[in-house]
Amino acid sequence: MNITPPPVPDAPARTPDAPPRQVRGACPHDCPDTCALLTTVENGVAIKVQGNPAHPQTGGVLCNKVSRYTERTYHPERLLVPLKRVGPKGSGQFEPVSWEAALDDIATRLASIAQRNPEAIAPYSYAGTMGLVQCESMAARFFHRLGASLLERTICSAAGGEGMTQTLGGKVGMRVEFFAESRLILIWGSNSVGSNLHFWRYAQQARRNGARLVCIDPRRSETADKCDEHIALLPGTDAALALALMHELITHDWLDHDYLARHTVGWEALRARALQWSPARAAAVCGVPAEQIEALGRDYGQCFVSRQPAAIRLNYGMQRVRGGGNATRAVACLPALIGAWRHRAGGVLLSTSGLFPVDKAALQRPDLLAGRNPRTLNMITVGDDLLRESSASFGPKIEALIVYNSNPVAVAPDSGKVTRGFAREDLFTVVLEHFQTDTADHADYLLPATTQLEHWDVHSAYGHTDVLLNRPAIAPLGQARSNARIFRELAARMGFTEPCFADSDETLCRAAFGGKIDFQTLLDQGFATLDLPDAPFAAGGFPTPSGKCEFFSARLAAQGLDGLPDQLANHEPAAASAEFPLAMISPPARNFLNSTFVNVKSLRDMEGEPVLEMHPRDAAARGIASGAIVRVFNRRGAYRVKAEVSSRARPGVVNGMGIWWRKMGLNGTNVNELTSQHLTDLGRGPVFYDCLVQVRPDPPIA
Ligand SMILES: Nc1nc2c(c(=O)[nH]1)N[C@H]1C(S)=C(S)[C@@H](COP(=O)(O)OP(=O)(O)OC[C@H]3O[C@@H](n4cnc5c(=O)[nH]c(N)nc54)[C@H](O)[C@@H]3O)O[C@H]1N2
Ligand SMILES: Nc1nc2c(c(=O)[nH]1)N[C@H]1C(S)=C(S)[C@@H](COP(=O)(O)OP(=O)(O)OC[C@H]3O[C@@H](n4cnc5c(=O)[nH]c(N)nc54)[C@H](O)[C@@H]3O)O[C@H]1N2
Ligand SMILES: [Mo]
Repeated sequence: MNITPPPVPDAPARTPDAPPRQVRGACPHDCPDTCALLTTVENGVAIKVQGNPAHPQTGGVLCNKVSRYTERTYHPERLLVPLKRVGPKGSGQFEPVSWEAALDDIATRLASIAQRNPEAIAPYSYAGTMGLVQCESMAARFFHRLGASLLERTICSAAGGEGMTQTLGGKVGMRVEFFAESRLILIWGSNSVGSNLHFWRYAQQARRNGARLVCIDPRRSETADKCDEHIALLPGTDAALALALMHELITHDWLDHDYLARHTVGWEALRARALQWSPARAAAVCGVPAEQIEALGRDYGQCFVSRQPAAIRLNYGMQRVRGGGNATRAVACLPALIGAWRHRAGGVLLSTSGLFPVDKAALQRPDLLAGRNPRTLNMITVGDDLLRESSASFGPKIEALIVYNSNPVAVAPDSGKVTRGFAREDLFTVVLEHFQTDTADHADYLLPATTQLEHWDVHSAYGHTDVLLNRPAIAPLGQARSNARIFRELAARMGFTEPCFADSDETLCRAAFGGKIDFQTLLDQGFATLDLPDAPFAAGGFPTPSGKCEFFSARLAAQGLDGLPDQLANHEPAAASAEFPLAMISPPARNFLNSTFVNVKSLRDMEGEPVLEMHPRDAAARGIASGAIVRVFNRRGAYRVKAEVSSRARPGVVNGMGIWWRKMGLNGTNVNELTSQHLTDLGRGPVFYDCLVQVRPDPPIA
């Protein structure tokens, strides 16, 4: 077979024997920190990846994972040539093919499906890279022009995002650097030490200046270990806790009445709702002592009394339950009660992504839909959707799936169904990847994609307020091509002649902010800071329809929903079932990023093997010793895993640490074998942490 390496227009030429140089880039991963990288390149080879010390948010520090980036980039199992399936579907057996042959055949197959009904073709992607170009630019143009099904990209943050939007008006909030000046920091649903290291540095700074840190998390995480206090509430009970805190603020009159009157909507109604949530009532729901809730209310209220800044670092861990949207709303209301927004070091931060002036329309060109209105599929229900036949309500059966920047077979819920769907012999599946993941095993064509060291991109962030540019440091390895290039070439073969299908990756980078960010600054220093006020809502001015913090959301009420935040029971409430009495959460493992890095040996060695943390009481009741192999199961499936008996788990809750590749698990499954495809109250998000299970020794004790 003759595989000629194609020209590489978007990458620098190989320069043998050039002196070592440093190339400025951006970490592409789905993490709030979006670090600025410096890659040292010698003879065309990246030998080291460091944090850029010139970028204040990165401060020259990288996490364990990305400081090992060369190990991932030059991994012996990197996909370097296009592959075509030769074995049965899902067997992971492939043979190399040329790019020409692969792209020609894919275009022919897609064109033939599109001729019947383009909606039978579905994209599936998420945030393997967060880059605005390699994530959704040329790919979106391609699918819009084709008229393929649209995808609701909901698998991570949809409920929290909607909760923020309905309360504060968008994914907006405090600037992360000012947490260093806060006096009280509530770290709520976030294992910051593992997942938001650069925020944690600011929190440490605050602590050195006398701040108190409180962690609100069912799991005694690495972050909880290091905080002054840990409130180990039951999963899905955060709204009850927030409402009880309001109850305490109201009954002690620790309220900024002036701020409430000027800058909020629906105070009287929220007040009445919160007064129904005494600490005793919330304590029963949350499974924590009422005194702990009262004490937290007092700490928060005292910040008002002493005019000190109180800050809340929310993260997405608390919104992966049925009531995740309402819980986010309840917490987002809190700062307004005490006027915390008056301080630059007060308020709440879930995500900063809404602050960036991204020109999505320029990148994604929804105008290419040309008046068509294809159906939208929710990425969470891919398991059910792949198994559906054509129907009036669903539309056409899915005949082709193009996956990029995601590993759904490992990360989507209810993976027994996801796997069955991907195993359909009649489904035509194309996967763009770096590695042969669980999803890649199911491809008909597996196309090698470039990594961040090999392509151009530009990044907004969700945990700080800087734009970053990523320049390619090295030429693509093997025959890898950037996502944008692959879709550009598919577009050409499909006969899409609009000029936008000729845009290079660098042109796309320049278009991403529609001229609102100076590209020269990005070229010169690698990052540019948004021009924002220090205390965005000190004098109100929320980007809501009313311009105020909306305790009561008229928009929600107009949809027939509760206009006020409330505590909603989980789909699978703890202790509601004698058969499956344990609540399971499955938070990220510190040394993986979702399912990325699971195949990097040095990182996998740090994680050891898939574990289920169990409280000693729950383990003893089942005759389970630490280190024993257990079977975790419910009606959806079963997962074999090593038990770790530990006070990291609270009674009644087990922690199935995520997200392993299925094929690296003990019986070829992972924790998502057990999670459900239910959706959240707002935003149609996932409920990974709203899941009841039973655990038994495996093999069972006689
Ligand atoms: N090292 C590492 N970093 C990551 C990731 C990773 O996989 N590994 N994932 C990235 C991604 S995709 C995202 S979205 C971001 C944010 O990712 P998040 O998932 O928010 O990440 P964490 O902060 O690790 O975890 C959330 C915490 O929420 C807790 N939790 C679970 N259920 C509840 C609940 O009902 N209430 C409360 N209060 N807490 C709960 C969990 O025990 C966990 O400690 O982080 C990113 N950063
Ligand atoms: N049980 C449980 N499940 C969860 C979660 C949980 O906490 N518990 N968390 C959920 C959350 S918050 C999220 S965000 C999702 C994450 O789900 P995904 O977004 O699917 O994340 P990853 O598992 O990291 O997979 C990303 C894949 O993209 C590939 N990739 C990276 N860069 C590129 C590129 O430039 N081109 C191409 N073609 N591929 C690339 C990587 O190799 C990797 O295999 O998982 C969700 N699933
Ligand atoms: Mo996520």
